[in-house]
Amino acid sequence: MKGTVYGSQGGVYLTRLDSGEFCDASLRGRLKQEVRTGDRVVIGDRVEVATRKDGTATIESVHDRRSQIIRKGPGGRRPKVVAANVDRLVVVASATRPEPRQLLLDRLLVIGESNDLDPVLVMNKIDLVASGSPEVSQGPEAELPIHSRLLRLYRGIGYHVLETSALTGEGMSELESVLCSGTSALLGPSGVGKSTLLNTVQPGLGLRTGELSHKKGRGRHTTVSARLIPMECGGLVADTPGFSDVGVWGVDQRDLEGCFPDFHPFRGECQFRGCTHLHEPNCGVQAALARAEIDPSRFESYRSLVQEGPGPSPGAPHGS
Ligand SMILES: Nc1nc2c(ncn2[C@@H]2O[C@H](COP(=O)(O)OP(=O)(O)OP(=O)(O)O)[C@@H](O)[C@H]2O)c(=O)[nH]1
Ligand SMILES: [Mg+2]
Ligand SMILES: [Zn+2]
Repeated sequence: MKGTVYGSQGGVYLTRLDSGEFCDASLRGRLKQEVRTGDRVVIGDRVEVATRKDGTATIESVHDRRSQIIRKGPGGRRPKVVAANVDRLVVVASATRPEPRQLLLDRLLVIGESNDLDPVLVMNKIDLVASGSPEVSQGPEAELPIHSRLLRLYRGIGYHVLETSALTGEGMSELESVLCSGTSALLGPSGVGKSTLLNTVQPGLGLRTGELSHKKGRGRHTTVSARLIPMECGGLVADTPGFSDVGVWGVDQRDLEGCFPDFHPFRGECQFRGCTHLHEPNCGVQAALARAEIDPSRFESYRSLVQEGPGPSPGAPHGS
């Protein structure tokens, strides 16, 4: 029987069979081996399930993925697939508590772009910041609060950006209409309100949510494993555990520039083929930067990702 993996915990995979029934499945031995070498079965995976008379079920094989969200695993030496067969990456940040960090958001956007997932950005907790600041304050960028600067920046690049509040309901119907088609995955730092947003879009879900730590105002990693949630309106949504840092896996410099849509208009203006835009003369991206047509903060994110590199090349020893 065919099914889709909706969640996993301690080697048990909650699987929804295409008949509509749910079952807890374990992995067949050969697949367990693959898990150890890094290629895991993840939520969203399409699987072949064998059920036995005694009610137990095993995942016999995994179908090829149509898409996947992939990031660097802990330590940066291996890839970590967060979810498979996803249509849309929803990057969630909060306007404050915790403050948005651009480098992290840019990384998540690159993960979306590099996996062809057309990222959507949600700026949550908009109730906690003064309303209307992006329009009212027309002053220099430096005077804007960070969330306002980022809203303006990402909208200027052309990203679909939502401002939401689970508390007041602002932006919730727009978020709902995004989540109600296809499969979306919510990714973002711990404590920004990913689970709370889903509970608000669909009351009765009862996902665990957590207060921020008092000392640092950071999230407490309340959601511990990713799971797929069917929306009553039709879509499937992955709630995922928050993190404090995220690395981009497997995207080398040549692919990276393509993950910055704000660089696209200028790439044809570089003198050298294969220009990295870091130090070559007559570089279109550098020229655009000098004319302030590319935001310096975005270029910094690009530079840091180029310098960090895509991770160990395939076949390189994993080390310890
Ligand atoms: N003021 C305000 N607080 C919110 C909003 N959304 C969520 N919160 C609060 O933020 C805290 C963290 O919310 P969670 O939903 O647990 O955050 P999360 O992103 O799922 O965190 P992890 O599961 O750790 O990744 C909770 O105390 C929520 O009540 C919002 O729109 N406004
Ligand atoms: Mg959560
Ligand atoms: Zn260049």
